[in-house]
Amino acid sequence: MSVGAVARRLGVSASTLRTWDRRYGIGPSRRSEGSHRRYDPADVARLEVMNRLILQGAPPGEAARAALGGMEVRERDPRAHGAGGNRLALSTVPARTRGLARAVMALNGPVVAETVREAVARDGVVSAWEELIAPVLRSIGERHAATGEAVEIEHFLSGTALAVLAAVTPPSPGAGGRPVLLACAPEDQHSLPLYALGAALAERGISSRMLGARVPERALGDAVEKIGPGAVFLWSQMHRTGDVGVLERIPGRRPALRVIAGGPGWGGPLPEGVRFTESLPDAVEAVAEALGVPG
Ligand code: B12
Repeated sequence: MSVGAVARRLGVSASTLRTWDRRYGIGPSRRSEGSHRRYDPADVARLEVMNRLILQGAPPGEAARAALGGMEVRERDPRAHGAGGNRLALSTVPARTRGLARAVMALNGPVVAETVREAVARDGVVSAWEELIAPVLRSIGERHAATGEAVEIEHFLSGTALAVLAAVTPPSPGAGGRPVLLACAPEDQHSLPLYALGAALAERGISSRMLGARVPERALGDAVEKIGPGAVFLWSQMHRTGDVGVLERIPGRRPALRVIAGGPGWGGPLPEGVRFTESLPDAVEAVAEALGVPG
């Protein structure tokens, strides 16, 4: 591949690639006539490793050494001195969060997807959501609120994270018999926390049915009647979509069907019997309990 093609693939500039070659000796193993850089698949793979380590927070020199030597970067987290001397520094949360934020800002799809996928595989959905995805979402939200910018970043991260979370939520009959129905309140588009919940439940072997964003009240009722779920989880992100009447009017409530609510949009007292959940692990527990799945 040419330097331009590799640059496009990695989402860095061609001059960055040339600098890495000069400074850290990580470049093409061959040159074509006329001395143009030509990268073979092994060269590209090494550069991808280096790029990912940088986006996860490693200094370029260390990332290059790790990519070239196949060795791991030394632990730099001061809390972990002593024991874990050979773990990746990048596993420390702040560095990884910064790295994800940087990759998101650059709209670097492969790195964002890989970072999220890796975090989910290694640490589980709850930790990936609470320590990595949600903090970056919140900072994007703040930036947007302050400047009116970053809408493309918000859409991009939501879309990529949603796809990764959906991919680890295989449709399965599930352990507890009846599934849980996951839905956003009418007109609410903030479905991402539902995908996090679906994925976290799948880790526990609990099956869900995803209705996603902006579910009209009538459609929610129809879905409840069609599949007879053991529980319904309804998310509202915004006050204007937090009409508690929707919770009240779900057909077949109590004792057969448990209704669980989550999200900052629900204001005021919830109807009797509706359980409000504060966090992702809290919601997982509430659903497990409602479906009678042992902890
Ligand atoms: C991603 C995002 C979007 C995406 C959603 C994509 C998707 N598929 O989900 C898109 C681009 C569609 C979107 C659209 C809009 N958005 Co928006 N969005 C966000 C963003 C960045 C993250 C949302 C999210 O996932 N939050 C979940 C976690 C990350 O955040 P949290 O609320 O802090 O979580 C708390 C609790 O809820 C709980 N928690 C966290 N995770 C979980 C999980 C479970 C299961 C449970 C139970 C609890 C829980 O713990 C946290 C601490 O209290 C937020 C910023 C923010 N701070 O949330 C804005 C934000 C929610 N959006 C906002 C707005 C205004 C909009 C739009 C109106 C913008 C517009 N002008 O079009 C539209 C609304 C469209 C609609 N009708 O719904 C405002 C809402 C303001 C308000 N209070 O009403 C926010 C807060 C941004 C801001 N600062 O202005 N948005």
